[in-house]
Amino acid sequence: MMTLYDHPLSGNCHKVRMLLSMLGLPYRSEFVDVPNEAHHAPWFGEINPLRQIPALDDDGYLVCDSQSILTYLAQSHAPHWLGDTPQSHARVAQWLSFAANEIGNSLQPARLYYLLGEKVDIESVSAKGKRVLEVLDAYLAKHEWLAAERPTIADLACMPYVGLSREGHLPLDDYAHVMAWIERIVALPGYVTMKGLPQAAAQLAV
Ligand SMILES: N[C@@H](CCC(=O)N[C@@H](CS)C(=O)NCC(=O)O)C(=O)O
Repeated sequence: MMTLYDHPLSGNCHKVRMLLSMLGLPYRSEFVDVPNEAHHAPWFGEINPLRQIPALDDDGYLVCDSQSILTYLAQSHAPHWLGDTPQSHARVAQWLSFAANEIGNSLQPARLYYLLGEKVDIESVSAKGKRVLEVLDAYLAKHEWLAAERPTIADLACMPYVGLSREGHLPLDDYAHVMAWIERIVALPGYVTMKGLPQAAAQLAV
């Protein structure tokens, strides 16, 4: 059984939770209370020296960083989630980098500022976040999915902090193509939600 070092409010962990669910892979969620500094406990340094979640333990093999975990899980269980041409592989890598860098340095800290009062230059990250949403919206005006003709881990890597951007005071109302793309992800079999993200129709019906 795989163990995911996890927190329910973490968008980075949610990328992994979505793929695990979509692939039907059982796992154990190990709560790491990051807002209360649990990731600075000595034991967690053995799991991830960078002291960040998510981290995945697959039978003793440790993988850290959400993008890396998505890649590992897809390669191990469902390689079509990585794209199936050199072009789509390149696009997947491009959007994984966008998730870690552009999104990770804009929408993610903007949300942390308003949600947890984290010290960030809110003007700067908000401006970057707006730019991220504009770039995504323009791209999604012409593409159904980010990297291929079908969903890939690129979509899952970018979706959570984009879907949660309202919590960073960057609402999506002006980004119709981004909203439609989120709806397409929500409609995928096995989609799971988290606080702040839409629920799938089936989940609503229960
Ligand atoms: N690039 C990493 C970023 C992970 C990250 O920022 N994790 C946050 C929680 S969402 C964290 O553990 N923060 C604690 C810290 O950096 O001290 C990834 O994509 O997994």
